[in-house]
Amino acid sequence: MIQKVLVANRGEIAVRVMRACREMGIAAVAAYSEADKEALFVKYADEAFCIGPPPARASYLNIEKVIEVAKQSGADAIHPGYGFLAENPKFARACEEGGIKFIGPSSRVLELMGDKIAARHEMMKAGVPVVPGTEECVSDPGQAKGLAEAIGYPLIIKPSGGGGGIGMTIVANEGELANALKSTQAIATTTFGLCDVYMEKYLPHPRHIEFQILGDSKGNAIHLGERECSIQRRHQKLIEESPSPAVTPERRAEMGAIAAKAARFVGYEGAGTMEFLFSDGKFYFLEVNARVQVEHPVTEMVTGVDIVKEQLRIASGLPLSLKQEDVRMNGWAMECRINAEDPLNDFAPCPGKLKAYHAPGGTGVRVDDGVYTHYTIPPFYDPMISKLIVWGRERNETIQRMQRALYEYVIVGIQTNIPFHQAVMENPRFVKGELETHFIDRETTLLDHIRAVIAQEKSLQKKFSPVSDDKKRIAAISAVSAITQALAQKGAKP
Ligand code: MV4
Repeated sequence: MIQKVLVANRGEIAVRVMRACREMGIAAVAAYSEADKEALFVKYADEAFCIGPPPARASYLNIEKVIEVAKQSGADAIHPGYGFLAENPKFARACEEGGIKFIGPSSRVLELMGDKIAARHEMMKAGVPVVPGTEECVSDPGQAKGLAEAIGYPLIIKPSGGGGGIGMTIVANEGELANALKSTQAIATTTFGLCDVYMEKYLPHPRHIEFQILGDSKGNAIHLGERECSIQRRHQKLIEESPSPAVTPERRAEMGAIAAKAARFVGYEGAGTMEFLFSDGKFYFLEVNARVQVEHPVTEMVTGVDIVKEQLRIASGLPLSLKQEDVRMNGWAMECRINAEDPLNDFAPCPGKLKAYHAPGGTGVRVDDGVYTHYTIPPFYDPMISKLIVWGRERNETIQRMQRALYEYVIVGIQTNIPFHQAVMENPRFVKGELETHFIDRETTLLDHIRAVIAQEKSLQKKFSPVSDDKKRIAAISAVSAITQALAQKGAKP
């Protein structure tokens, strides 16, 4: 069994991993940048080492430094979280060669899944349905033209080294093809250092649905059902839920079995996700995310499985703690990513000091965060403050509980996207479960709705006589909120 884990990450996911370690009696080591001295995960860790200056390149992405600290602290394993080095085959290989267990798939599998053309090929061999498209790298316009005719327009050109949407170009017709190819190749080269691109039929309004998989070192693999992540903006997911409103128990069993089989086929070890587009009742494989994901808690809430603990068991050479037939989906879970950003200013990041921070609680509410009152969110990294996850027996109860939890959240000092989430939770199409990846762009009333939510909050604040400092303001917001609720229950208008 692993005795000591170095967590090669920061923020809420570092805390999340350390919590699992603590429950399992495993020591946790933080490796932090100079910008994260005061972060919660550094305080939570059993030991902490500064690994360099704020820019990620100089700290969280510094393979040699991370390995050095692992050795120095006597850690026998490294948990990479998500982002940073999580899917880097060079890092996994450096761990393997240094005799430190990388908590995740082997460097061979990371390499295979990181090459999207190879991954597509491998999934086809495993019997997974993929989007109609090219099987090889597309290099010149003449070749592209022939392949495009077979696929049909519109199509999408994607970098093989990428994933997550970066550099993808939609091509409406043959006239756009040559330029689109050139520009995707250019972005692919500068962003991923690899000019290889491929083409797929473009699905105009798909849902994004992904399956959670777990594979152990004994060759066992299971799935934990799906998550729907269609509410996203610029390839940043904002709201995720499990199950998906579009998936029946029969489809779940069928696609889950395919996902688990594919995991066994490639020798997948650890937690992972198979991403699909769902369109006109059909699933199409997109890519494998070879890591624990931001949105893993919604799966934990409906299955009761602690995914990070399973990762730690798997990495210790133990078998999965459950079999496929032991997996039960119970109820409905939803996650809102709470970001330090201004929804009225094109969601621009606004890091800064949390003058007050009070997270919601109560029945069915889970908050994964890495911040506290008076903490200053540094400007160098992702602006996510926390993840608000709620569980209910069915989707409507979950939405009502999310509304209640968003209402309870007190964040003073910086702008957040909470009003965005409040607007979505009241959106008729969202409430009906009519989701697709272009939801935010297509809901033209959303911005006005956000403005209305903010105006209402401001008028609540004004009801309380002017207050000088923020402490009083928080008390005021809480008090007025309580009064408003009491009046509403009596049927009176506040
Ligand atoms: C697609 C697609 C439509 N058809 N593939 C975006 C994230 C990445 N994992 C895959 N993505 C997409 N792949 C096919 N065959 C639509 C998206 C997509 C998208 C693509 C370009 C620009 C914005 C987008 C927003 C949502 C989904």
